Amino acid sequence: MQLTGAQALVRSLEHAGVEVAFGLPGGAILPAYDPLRDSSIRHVLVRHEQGAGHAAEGYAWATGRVGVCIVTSGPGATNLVTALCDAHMDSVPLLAITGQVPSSAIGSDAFQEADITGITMPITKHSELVTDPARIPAAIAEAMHIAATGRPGPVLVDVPKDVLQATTTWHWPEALDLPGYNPVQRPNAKRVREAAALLRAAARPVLYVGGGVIKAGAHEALRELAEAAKAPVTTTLMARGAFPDDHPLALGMPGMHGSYAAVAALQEADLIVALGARFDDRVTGNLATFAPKAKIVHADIDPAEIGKNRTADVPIVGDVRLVCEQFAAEYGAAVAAHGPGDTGAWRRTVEAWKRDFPFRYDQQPDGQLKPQYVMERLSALTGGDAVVVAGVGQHQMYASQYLRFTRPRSWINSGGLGTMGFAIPAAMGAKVGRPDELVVAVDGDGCFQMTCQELATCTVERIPIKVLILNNGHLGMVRQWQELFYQERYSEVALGVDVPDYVALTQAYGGVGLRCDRPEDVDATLEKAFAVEGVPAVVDFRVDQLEGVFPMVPAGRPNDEIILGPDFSDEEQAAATRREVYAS
Ligand SMILES: Cc1ncc(C[n+]2csc(CCOP(=O)(O)OP(=O)(O)O)c2C)c(N)n1
Repeated sequence: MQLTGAQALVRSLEHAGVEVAFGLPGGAILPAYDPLRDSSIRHVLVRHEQGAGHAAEGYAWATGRVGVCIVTSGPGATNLVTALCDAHMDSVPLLAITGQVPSSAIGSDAFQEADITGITMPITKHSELVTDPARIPAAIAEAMHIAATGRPGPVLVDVPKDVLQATTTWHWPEALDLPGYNPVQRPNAKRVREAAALLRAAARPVLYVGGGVIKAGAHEALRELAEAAKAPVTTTLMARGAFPDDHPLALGMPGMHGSYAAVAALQEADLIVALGARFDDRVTGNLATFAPKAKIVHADIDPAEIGKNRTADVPIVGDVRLVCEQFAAEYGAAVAAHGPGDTGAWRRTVEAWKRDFPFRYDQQPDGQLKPQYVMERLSALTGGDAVVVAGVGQHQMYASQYLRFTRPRSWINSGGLGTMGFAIPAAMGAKVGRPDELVVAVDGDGCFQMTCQELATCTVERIPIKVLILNNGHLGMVRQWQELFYQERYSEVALGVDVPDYVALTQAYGGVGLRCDRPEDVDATLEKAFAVEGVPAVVDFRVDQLEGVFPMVPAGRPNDEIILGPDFSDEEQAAATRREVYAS
């Protein structure tokens, strides 16, 4: 069958099962937008290409499928760069299709020419400049496969305008020809047995769970393993929801703003089983002093992660769901052969830490509204029955700390790159992917102003997300660092609470804007926002401008220097620093 390259592209996307694409057209990609009109694929017209990238990410996070975005050459493509880098850092499966100037003009500094495969080479899992229209189906099939398999990530397919306009035939490849791309799925049985033996013998084990567990759909297998081994579980910022927060073995989030129990448990552990996690500096603090007594089992689908930051005593390459399943079976065999492990004293220790050093803040009934209180009420009113998307900053940390997650894919955020402006477009993409769920973006006033133009997209496309701005009038996280580490010499962090008028701005975008500054109004305001149908709802929560996120491990410092914060007494801080361990 004869068709144009553009038709071949759209047909290939349909054939690959793509149901939605986020994008914005321009000269070079124009030919592709013509057949898109007649396609089964829903196209969501964003207001900025960064929004298309994050929306595709949000869709991918929420559904586990590949998120797709389509943009034009030059500035359209470069506007995607942040989202591609974000997806690369957080292993989000993404297909970015970029138009390119005609083949004959490439290299001539043509209008809107940018070497986007070159620019994005280090931040994509794979990229291709398609030079032959007959390659389009195979390029799309391979891109979708590479994005979704192994360690997921972003793939970019750049198609020159003449390739889109040329006549070609369409042929979907039966088998993919990808020599050299063969991610290991099955873990080495001997390694898993060694790991199980270590876990059975450990007195102070911790399962250190990263985002890979959610991506692999390993949460149930993880739970079986944790319960069999009676081992405490810490879920990183990327893994919130992989293990239920209300489970007795749950420690919550580790790291710079993690729970004291999680941080202390990792420091005191005699065995850390890292599952789909990457020993990120925000988790380890100063690496040389991280978990000094622990042996390490490290399981990951990406062999490059193993030993990258911390040497593994038992390295396991493989799909982390298979790892957890085999691990649980081998653990059972080890117990049958050598008797049960004993983590009783350790669990009592960890319980005591959880009890003595919880997240704490002080909401006075007639005092200033605390951001933590808003998060606690959001958690209580939804009961975990929502998909929460966060921006980057203090609000992101409050959300991760105070929301009680009970299921995977209910938490979406920018962990690795820390991209301000992520929340609104990502929530938009998540809502498109999971239209029947309550999707809530928790945003900062700084973040909101970076991508709020997508509220227009939400209104026009009837994507009714909720946006909760924790408006502290500042680039709050930076303000907090200036307070703590620059002797309160505040420099360029004040945004002011009134400009823009978030309620009026939301209304201008066709949404419903609400404002709340008193604790007693929080529940009613949230209910009002949840009840809005068809269009986005935005709440301007006027919160305490000077509140800080605690606990905190100062950047680059040992985790042992964890600061509990102003809501704890000196005696409590001293006890936390002493850190009594009841297990031997
Ligand atoms: C694109 C981008 N620019 C700068 C930063 C550095 N940064 C991290 S948090 C933060 C402040 C965020 O302010 P806001 O959105 O108001 O959230 P808050 O911390 O007040 O909750 C900044 C500037 C970043 N993470 N991303």
